[in-house]
Amino acid sequence: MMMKSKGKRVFGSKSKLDLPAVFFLCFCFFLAGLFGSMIISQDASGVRSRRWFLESVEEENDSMPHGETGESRVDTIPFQVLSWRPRALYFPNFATAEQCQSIIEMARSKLKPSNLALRKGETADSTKGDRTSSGTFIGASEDTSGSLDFVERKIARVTMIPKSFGEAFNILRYEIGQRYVSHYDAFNPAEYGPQKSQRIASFLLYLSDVQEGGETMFPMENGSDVGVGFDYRSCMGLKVKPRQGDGLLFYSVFPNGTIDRTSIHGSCPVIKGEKWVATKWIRDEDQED
Ligand SMILES: O=C(O)CCC(=O)C(=O)O
Repeated sequence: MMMKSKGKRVFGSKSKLDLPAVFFLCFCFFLAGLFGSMIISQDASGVRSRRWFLESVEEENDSMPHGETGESRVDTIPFQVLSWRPRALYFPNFATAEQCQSIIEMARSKLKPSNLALRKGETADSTKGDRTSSGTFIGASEDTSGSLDFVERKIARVTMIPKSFGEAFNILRYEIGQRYVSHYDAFNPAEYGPQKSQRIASFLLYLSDVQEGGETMFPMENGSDVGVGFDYRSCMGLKVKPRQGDGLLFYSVFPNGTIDRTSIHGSCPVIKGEKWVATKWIRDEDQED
């Protein structure tokens, strides 16, 4: 009875249930529904944002007490294994477009025709046309913008080879038709004579896109039998298309120090556009000693 009369009093009384009050109540219900659905939808997307938040926190929490030369943060540097033969990794967005552009501008006025380390019996004439790019060597300390220093440090972190084991950057420009025929970066003492140290890995930072051609090629990737008639001038095998800011790392020697024959590589001729690349050769001995 009480309930009924109460109900009547609320909904039945003319003074309490006039039209504005009904509208007001409807409006309140509408608002409550609206907020309710917003909270539910926020919760659905919140699953993702909360997970993202947790992951980033976890990453921070994942860090360990580090040694004197270590780092406090857990880092994420994306990479793709391009091949195990040779061991080759691709690093998208290794450097920014601005950093690449500033390296290009620094090198542009210093370019000279690229040269080659000659094997026993070779001459400048016999190797003419093998490497037709122009280039210059620039050490990270010469770059006041700090771009080369940033790249050099990052290379040291992904290879875990101290930066002092690297040669100065060789900044190269390939114009239309220019190329670098297939070759090894490691020096075979039988062909080049005794060496003070060996090039064990190479890191290429692509400073520009190339409209067509200009791929870095590995003609013997996975040990492909290129046969006796192998033309070291032809563009074949695994081809890596340059993309501004991306990096390519490959090892020229096996862990035991012997040369990996599948690391033979070169640059296909540029067909359209221009190719800029910064090469860092990494040795097995400290270059500052
Ligand atoms: O330009 C390229 O893609 C390859 C460069 C290269 O082979 C080298 O610098 O040793």
